[in-house]
Amino acid sequence: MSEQQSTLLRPRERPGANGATAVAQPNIALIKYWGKRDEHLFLPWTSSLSMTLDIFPTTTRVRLDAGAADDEVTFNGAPAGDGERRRITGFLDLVRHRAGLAHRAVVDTRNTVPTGAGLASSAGGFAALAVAAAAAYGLDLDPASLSRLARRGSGSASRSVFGGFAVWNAGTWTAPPAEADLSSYAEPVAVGDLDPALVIAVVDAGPKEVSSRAAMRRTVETSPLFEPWAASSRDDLTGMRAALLRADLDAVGEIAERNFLGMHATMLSARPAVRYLSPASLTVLDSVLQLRRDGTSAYATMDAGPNVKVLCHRADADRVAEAVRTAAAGGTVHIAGPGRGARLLDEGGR
Ligand code: 2P0
Repeated sequence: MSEQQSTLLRPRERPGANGATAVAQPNIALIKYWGKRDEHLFLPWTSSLSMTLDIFPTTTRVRLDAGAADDEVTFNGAPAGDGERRRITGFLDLVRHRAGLAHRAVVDTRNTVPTGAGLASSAGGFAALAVAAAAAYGLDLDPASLSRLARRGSGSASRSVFGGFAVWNAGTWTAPPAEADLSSYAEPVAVGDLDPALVIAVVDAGPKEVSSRAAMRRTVETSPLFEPWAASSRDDLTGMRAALLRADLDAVGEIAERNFLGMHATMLSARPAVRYLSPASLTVLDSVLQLRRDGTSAYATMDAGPNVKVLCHRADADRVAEAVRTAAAGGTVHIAGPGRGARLLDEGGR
């Protein structure tokens, strides 16, 4: 651990037998994170900006077990698969290293978001795990340090540490990796008098064929469009911050739409191509265009999956949901507003 790191990490107390429970929600990026410049440290190519949702919470309890030889991980009451367990153990190793404690842990996660369907289950999941594990191992971290820790589980989790709108800074490029690590975390974004909603059309809740991690790696390595998109995304972020500050939903939506379409263009031009857009996605995207033609401010964004999220004014959310539900025949539609950041729950679950 570097000196600079250790000043941020003050062991608060020795871990108690009861462990800690945290809850966090996913976030949807309006300026996307797509591509790492450092795979080990989870340093992104570009900064990204998102809205944390008020739905789909993940609740995670971490309890230390001094006598156990291995971590025990359950998802919704069932033992985690090998891959998932390894990923969580790797993350806990970071926490153990920082806490100077070797104890294994019992991790129990309850997830209400469909896993692996481009609905950012890993964002809420690792934000909740970071907060619960830090507390269980007795680390007293400030929000930026918690965000940096969550980032090491899943990049997008760095943003779910915060509620409302958050920007994840790519951090410095010039510094050695250890310094870049210290500079890449999320923080809240200033927003004007905006009352937004995201209408989420789940056209396919099944797991995807290519994980976002593999897809973004392939895009960075092979897409001729990746660097131009990354450059334009930096400009999009500047425009997005200004649009949020003046509460200009149409500008926010226009920038978000072009940013996600550009991200998908980079994937479509990867070799081999990664295509998450499905016929059902396109039907929903068409319905968003029709809403706009009819005078409703509605703008789409999509992630590493076929599902579509539609940004609109809260007052229009029911009408937008109705139009999207008709287009996404057979799919499910959810309405989300801005939610809270990751937080510890007390013994009573509050
Ligand atoms: C985002 N996505 O900004 C982007 C847009 C998907 C498309 O963050 O490898 O699960 O764990 O850092 O965070 C999904 O990727 O990837 C994601 P890892 P993560 O929300």
